[in-house]
Amino acid sequence: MEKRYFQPEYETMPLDELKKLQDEKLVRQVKRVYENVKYYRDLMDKKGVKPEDIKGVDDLHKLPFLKKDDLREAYPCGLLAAPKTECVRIQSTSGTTGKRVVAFYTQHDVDLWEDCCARALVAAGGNEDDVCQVCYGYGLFTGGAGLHGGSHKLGSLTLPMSSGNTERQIQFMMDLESTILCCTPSYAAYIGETLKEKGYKPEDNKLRIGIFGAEPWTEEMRRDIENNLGIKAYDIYGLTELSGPGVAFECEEQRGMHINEDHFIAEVINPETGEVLPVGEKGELVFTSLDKEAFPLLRYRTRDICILSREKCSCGRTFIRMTKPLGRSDDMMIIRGVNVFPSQIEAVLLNSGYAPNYQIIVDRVNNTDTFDINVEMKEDDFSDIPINITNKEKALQGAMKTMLGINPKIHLVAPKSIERSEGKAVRIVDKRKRLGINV
Ligand code: DLL
Repeated sequence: MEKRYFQPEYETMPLDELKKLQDEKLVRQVKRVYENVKYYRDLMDKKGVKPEDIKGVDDLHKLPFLKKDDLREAYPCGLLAAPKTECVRIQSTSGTTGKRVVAFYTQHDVDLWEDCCARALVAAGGNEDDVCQVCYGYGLFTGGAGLHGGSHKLGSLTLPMSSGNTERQIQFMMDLESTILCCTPSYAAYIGETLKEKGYKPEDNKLRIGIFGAEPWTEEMRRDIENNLGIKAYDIYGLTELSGPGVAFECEEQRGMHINEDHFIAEVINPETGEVLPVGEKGELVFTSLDKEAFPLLRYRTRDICILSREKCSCGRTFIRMTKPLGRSDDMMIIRGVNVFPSQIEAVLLNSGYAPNYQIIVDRVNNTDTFDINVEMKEDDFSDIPINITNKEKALQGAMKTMLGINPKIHLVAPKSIERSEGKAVRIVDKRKRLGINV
């Protein structure tokens, strides 16, 4: 059955009503946070702001920002605004010091998140007759749980595949006639290539829609995936701290992602000064979550650089649109959909007895990210026999996998062979830039 919106009353709400709704929700949320979250109350007190000073969205700029460092400092429960006993779920993302960011959800929060994902599925043309194959990772990562919940809400038949085991993905896709594919764009490209290698043509599968996000991808990649799989591919954006996928999603126009503004207020700021920029200017995206009960972040700095647009959209949605992230204002890399910080790599090296002389080389070959780390050996190891070096590389690889969640290729190289820099060390060589990917 043709559906245009999942919750039209919100998705197409006239802008003046939307603003009023945001005003009301913001006033309520600030009061709740001030009363329940000591960490944020202290920040507000330090800035001399009281809940009464916030009368609506126009006063938002008065509130202090929250950064990822605050989340680490308050780990694990310091930003909880509801009793832990009322929470029903956590999800988590990787962090630089091994301390992960943990986000909590009440049942209401899970519901709201799943609604957002259902909106994304419907905006891409999904409906209850679809067979939705979810091959984002399940577990702590939000991709699997989010799209799974959205697909249930919509009433599609959900295939909870998780990522990996491409043979099985293809078998289920064919046998159960999947019509929607949800995964990272690089995994979608890989599935497309594998299908081709196996001799399948795009028309041999029943897929019609792809919901791809969690990592940067380009328009060229979109076209490749669309051609190889015979689908229309839609972008979806989100982050664990705010719920997960579905904070913003593409509609049939495929020109930017609509932000679910009834739940999240978006601002763009100058990352250096914190100054709020007018809509249309490029800067760091900041979100305030209006409805979350357990983990309601106010003015959370995403480090994602983007541009917002209020231009009217032919799909009828009134929600503001954001461009794809155009880069990040920190050094986080997204490799095979996993967030990786150089400081995590450094921590593993130091713990394993190596000096922090290393270089990370990331590339994308056949639509899959490659991830290599060159690490300088200690003088003692240098004279070692090759098998010992191989064993050391394996041990380091294991330690990296435990810290990062993905496997880099480790290459132990001669002492002093990595070029020293007089300024900032060049730790990261991200060759994906040559493909136009906004890393
Ligand atoms: O990646 C949530 C997600 C899952 C989104 C599945 C879409 C699909 P985190 O692991 O917390 O959450 O990583 C969040 O990933 O700040 C962006 O830098 C990046 N990111 C997310 N979506 C996109 C996208 C999930 N569509 C971080 N394009 C964010 C580019 C994206 N980057």
